[in-house]
Amino acid sequence: MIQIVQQAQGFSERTAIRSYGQNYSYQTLLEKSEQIALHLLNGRADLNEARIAFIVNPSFEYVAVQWAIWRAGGIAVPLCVSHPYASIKYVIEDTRAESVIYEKAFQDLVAPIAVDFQTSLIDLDEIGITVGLLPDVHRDRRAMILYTSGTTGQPKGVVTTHKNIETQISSLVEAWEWNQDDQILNLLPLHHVHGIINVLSCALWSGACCEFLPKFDAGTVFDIFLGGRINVFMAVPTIFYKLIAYWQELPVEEQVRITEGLRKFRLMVSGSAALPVSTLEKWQEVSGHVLLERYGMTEIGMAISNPYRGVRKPGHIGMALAGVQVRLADEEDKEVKGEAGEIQVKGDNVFLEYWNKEEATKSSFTNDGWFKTGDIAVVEDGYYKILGRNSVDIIKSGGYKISALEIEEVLRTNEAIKDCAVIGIPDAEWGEIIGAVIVPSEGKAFPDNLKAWLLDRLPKYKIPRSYIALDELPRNAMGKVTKKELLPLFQES
Ligand code: MLC
Ligand code: AMP
Repeated sequence: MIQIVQQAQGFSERTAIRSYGQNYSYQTLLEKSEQIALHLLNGRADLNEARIAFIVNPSFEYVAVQWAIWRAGGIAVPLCVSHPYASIKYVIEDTRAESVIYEKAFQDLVAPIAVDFQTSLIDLDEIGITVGLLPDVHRDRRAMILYTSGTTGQPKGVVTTHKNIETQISSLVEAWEWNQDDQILNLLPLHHVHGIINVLSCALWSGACCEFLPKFDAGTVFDIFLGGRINVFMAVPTIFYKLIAYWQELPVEEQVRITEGLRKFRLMVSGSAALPVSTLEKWQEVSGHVLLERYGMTEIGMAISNPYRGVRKPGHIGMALAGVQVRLADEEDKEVKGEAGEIQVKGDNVFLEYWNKEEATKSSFTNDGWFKTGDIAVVEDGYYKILGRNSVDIIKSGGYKISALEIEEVLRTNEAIKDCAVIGIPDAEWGEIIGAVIVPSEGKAFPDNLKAWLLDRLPKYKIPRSYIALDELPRNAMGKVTKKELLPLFQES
């Protein structure tokens, strides 16, 4: 049986989820997920890795659907609740999903799927009681596909098995000493590993409680913290930046009240993007905690972490987690010691494959089986420190990974745009913000309403925030755009 589900049987009356002000026990989660699983099976013995996509806001129902897909032997494909139809359609097409389970709020958004594909739509509210047996799902089977941007234009589906997921969860539970009295606030999107694995699944693995806040809002977060239930918090650096900015505007007595409340927390973690030392220091002033910074990736879960007990080194991501092999390698994939190199990772935590992309899967591993992250680091006094990435085409904004090439491909389909180049501009709040240099088509002005046009085609967080128009792009002798020359243009403007 799937281990997280099996363990839940031992926590039956404890609260697993708190959402929209209501508590749900592990027993209720087991019952609801069984009911949905039997509905999906509809008399079949096993879904046999059929892809089941779902679009449900962060809530008890989200978790029940995710577990149901696993328990019925399917592959769970969570869809982002803020994506436009174009992005949703891409995932349905790529996975060839058998069905999409939707919450009522998304009925209109998903309706065209039934016309465009042979995919059935399942209204979560319409799922009734069915009787039957659930299959025994082996841990080597595929469990989940999460979409991630890379150095190729379109996002790739990262396939993890139950074994990968179990390994990713259990290494964090051990390292950060999760226990059943923990209560964590989950305000992260649930189509990425940070929200799904580090927060939700680690809590449920441990018999702890995961409380959802579907939309980030600094004031609401502090109100919940002052409620006194929550003792573990994990977020991306942008969220800590926003919380600090909010706190700084409060009257002193409010600040003191919040600081006293936060001191009682057991653990606070930052990840998904580099944590600026200034943010770490200010958050220490706000909360009394030295944030625990860790490093991970959709393809590997978490790999490197500062210690739970012991020195958390600002500006560093820590050491390899137990069970995860980490090395630094040069451009020929030879291990390097004492100098900068690419972080490469091996272990049961590492994903199985990119969905339907054999070539891309092969080229992301070395000949001897190490996964190539593309992140460059050094080791200082035993702690890894990230120096940058080996591609200018990957942007991290608000903790989201964004492909410059994907945005460029979309921009080039606008008839008013002849050429373009997209880059990341360093930013204290967002890590990077997206900048686009546009060369308008012959005789055309800079396109009107570009933002609205893009919003139909790309998720909001992939929309450039800053634009510059040029007559032509700078190129080297080989004709390749020299993106490094573009950054100063944004900094000057
Ligand atoms: C939104 N805005 C941005 C932006 N996103 N501006 C610049 N860059 C961006 N990326 C703008 C919006 O257009 C809007 O402006 C305003 O900011 C508020 O938008 P919003 O969508 O309401 O933002 P908000 O809800 O505040 O979201 C911010 C956030 C969110 C930090 C909560 O970005 C978030 O949830 N990030 C987490 C992503 C994540 O989980 N990553 C993990 C990947 S897994 P206007 O003008 O339109 O009002 C991974 C592996 C690992 O990385 O190691 O964990
Ligand atoms: P994603 O593909 O969305 O899972 O993002 C993974 C990427 O996030 C990694 O390859 C890193 O570039 C980045 N990342 C995650 N954690 C950290 C961190 N603590 N410091 C710097 N970068 C990080």
